[in-house]
Amino acid sequence: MNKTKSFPENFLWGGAIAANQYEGGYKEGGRGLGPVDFLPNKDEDRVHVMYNPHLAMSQTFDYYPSHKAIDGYHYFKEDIALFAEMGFKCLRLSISWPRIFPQGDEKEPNEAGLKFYDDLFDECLKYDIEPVVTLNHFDTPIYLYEKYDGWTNRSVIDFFTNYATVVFNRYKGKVKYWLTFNEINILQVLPFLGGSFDQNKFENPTQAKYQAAHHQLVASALATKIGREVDSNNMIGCMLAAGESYPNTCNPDDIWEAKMMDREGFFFIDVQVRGHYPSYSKRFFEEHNLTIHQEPEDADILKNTVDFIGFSYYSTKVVSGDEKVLSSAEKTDGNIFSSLENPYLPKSQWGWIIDPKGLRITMNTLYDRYQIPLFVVENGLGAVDKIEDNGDIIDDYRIDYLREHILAMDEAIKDGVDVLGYTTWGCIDIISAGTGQMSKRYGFIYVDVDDWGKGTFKRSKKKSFTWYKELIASNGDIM
Ligand code: P53
Repeated sequence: MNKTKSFPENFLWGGAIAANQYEGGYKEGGRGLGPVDFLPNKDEDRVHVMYNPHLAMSQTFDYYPSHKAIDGYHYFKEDIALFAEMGFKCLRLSISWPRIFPQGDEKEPNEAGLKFYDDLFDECLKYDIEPVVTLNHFDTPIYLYEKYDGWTNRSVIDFFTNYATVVFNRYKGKVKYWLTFNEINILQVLPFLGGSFDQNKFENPTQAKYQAAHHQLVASALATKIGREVDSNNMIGCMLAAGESYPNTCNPDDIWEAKMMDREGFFFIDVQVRGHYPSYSKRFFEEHNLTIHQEPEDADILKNTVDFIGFSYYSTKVVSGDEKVLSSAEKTDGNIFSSLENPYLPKSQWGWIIDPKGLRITMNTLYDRYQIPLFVVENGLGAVDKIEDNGDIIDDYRIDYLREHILAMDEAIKDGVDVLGYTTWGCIDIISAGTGQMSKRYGFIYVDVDDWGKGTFKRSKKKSFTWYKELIASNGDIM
């Protein structure tokens, strides 16, 4: 066979899930609670509550999607067997911090929580599936929100490094690939999910967010250091919610605004890859009246830089610096990262711009800027799936989306970009982070649960299941 694609032999094909959207079992095994456990579903105004977390704490809702999620806590063996059947080389998942430290600030971990992940990782290893583990995916214990205002408080660094030390030691030899904070830049948009604090409580919310960001950057660097000390084989990465910002026109104001928009995310990765704050941050802090408190040792700590850059990619954004355009133009409603419409591109049922070539562009930008390996740890299409009378689910739209993005990734590799692997988001249908819906499905595997938690939880294979299986078997050559 004439090989036309560029994926290296050891390329890590797989899928991705996160504890807070997959596991459920929210109080089982002594687990504490996380921010997501207080969020209702879309119909009960989830987005508004995410931006106003005091509502989450003071109100009771009819239904909390995370409490049972898709019951991965009990179904994981069955699910991993299905991932193995597709030939997954890796599975990205997260450890729920409140399972290991229910409050977050305890000294001693919760053994039942540790045991759960032992079983989970053993199940992966049984099939030669490499776990890729996120330490913090929207899961900072709610007790730390209440008692410390989450990541705005420096003490949380110590609690996190204690947690990281425990799990690095416990899973030594089982887990090699780690990510510190999921979409670390989401702190700027959704601080309740990303940082377990309420920005409305602060006189200067931007100040609170950048102070929290500093704490997470220090914590990420410390975790990287500890992870390496525990096992020099560990590969430790950062994780960016990526997606290039396109200028709306060639108006230099638009070009500049797009650059500024991208820097909001690059700011984090600049620190995590280069080991120090970028030169442009000084002016940004001055102009926004921000004073970030740093300890003298922080500069040295930040020098513990990451081995690779994990990132999520769903779409690109369109940005304008022109006031006239901004006041009149249509904005896409879907993604939490706002964007103007892109007349050249289609959108998903949830209004997210679909831009496969944008993945190639984004990967080239990241690699030009940082020159360390990339890992595409989230990409996929949230869509409504229809079950045919005979039980089939013909998700050609998902196959098309993934094929186009994988082809774009192949082009990026041919452009010279070094890529470790690719994990599709929600490889089994899980709760949507943004909307709390089950009906926004990403999976190769259908789970019979609806937006109100009703259903049998039965798993079934969609058409894309076989497609992805064949794609992996041919190492990306047949799609
Ligand atoms: P959903 C939007 C909102 C919240 C988290 O998103 C997000 C995004 C998109 O950038 O980031 C990631 O479920 C996140 C996952 C999430 C996925 O996007 O709203 O890391 O937890 O599920 C998809 O469709």
